[in-house]
Amino acid sequence: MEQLLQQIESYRAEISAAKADTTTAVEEFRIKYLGTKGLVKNIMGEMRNVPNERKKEFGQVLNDFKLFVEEKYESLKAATAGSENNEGDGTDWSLPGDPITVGTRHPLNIVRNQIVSIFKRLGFAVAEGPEIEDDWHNFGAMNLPEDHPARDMQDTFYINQNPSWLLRTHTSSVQARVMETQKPPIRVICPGRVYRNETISARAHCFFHQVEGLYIDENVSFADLKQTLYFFVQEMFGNDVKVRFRPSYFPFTEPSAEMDISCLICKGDGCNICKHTGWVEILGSGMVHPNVLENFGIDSNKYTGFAFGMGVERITQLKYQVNDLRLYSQNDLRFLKQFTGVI
Ligand code: 2NL
Repeated sequence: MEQLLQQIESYRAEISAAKADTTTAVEEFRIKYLGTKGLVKNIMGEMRNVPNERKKEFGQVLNDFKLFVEEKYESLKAATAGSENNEGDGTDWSLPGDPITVGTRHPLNIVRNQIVSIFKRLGFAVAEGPEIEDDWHNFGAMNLPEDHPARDMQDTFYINQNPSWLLRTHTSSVQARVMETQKPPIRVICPGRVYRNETISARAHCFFHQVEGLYIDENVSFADLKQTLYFFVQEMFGNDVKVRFRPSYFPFTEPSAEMDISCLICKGDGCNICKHTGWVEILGSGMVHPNVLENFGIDSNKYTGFAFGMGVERITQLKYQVNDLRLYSQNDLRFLKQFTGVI
């Protein structure tokens, strides 16, 4: 018995001196002394061999010892808390981290998202498609005759290896694919990048971004077109904005109209942006040409539709007064950082 008491004393000394500066070492301590096969459990087992008249005395000693080990464990644990993964390589894990520079959304994406979300609220679905297209989806289906100038090498990028492929010149090709696979009613919005063979300047670029919309159902009228686009500009530019429609021509719509809004800069009084007219053009639109509907087997006596297309660069220019198209693709941080925080 006395031998056991002595042993416990020497364990106390050993445990008192124990050190653990990592969470792994603390866990090792726990397993060694307090685990199910640990020292404390082991010594507790010795109670069996203690004569009855000394059980009370021994019970006391063993309990004190157990409490002592538990306290030591708690203090080791507290000392390493918060230094998770600290394996003692000198790294101070409690130091604050380096600041992370968060990027900003590109202005064209900000505006594209705004446009898309307005039309989504009107029940339009979003459709996307390939940027490399064939002649049919880009031109033929859209009622562009073989000799139309837009098809010219001057205006369209054809793929050298296979000139029956081209870079889409508008996202109408996506709507063509929708009409190919879906039956009316159709209500889609198609955002995407399009390409035209132009010399790059402040006012022209070889690629730009479009959002086109298409709505086909029974009894869709020009009044629906006007009201839809009027709602769009009010949501986009505010309730005070005025609109006007001017007759226009597109091969894929008849009748066709371009829509102007009252100049946001001078409120219609006349300034440089609106070239002193008080109006700025923002989109093209019209009733879908019957030939386009019939190209997809849609009965043009039963169904009518309206369509529109707008340039995201143009809408962004008006919203944020961007005066040079090249700014959108130069990745100059002085430009891009002006849109910090806008989502
Ligand atoms: C513009 C003009 C327009 C369309 C695009 C369209 C699409 C189908 C059928 C008929 Cl599937 N039309 N799209 C219609 C009128 C104008 O875009 O100035 N865009 C930047």
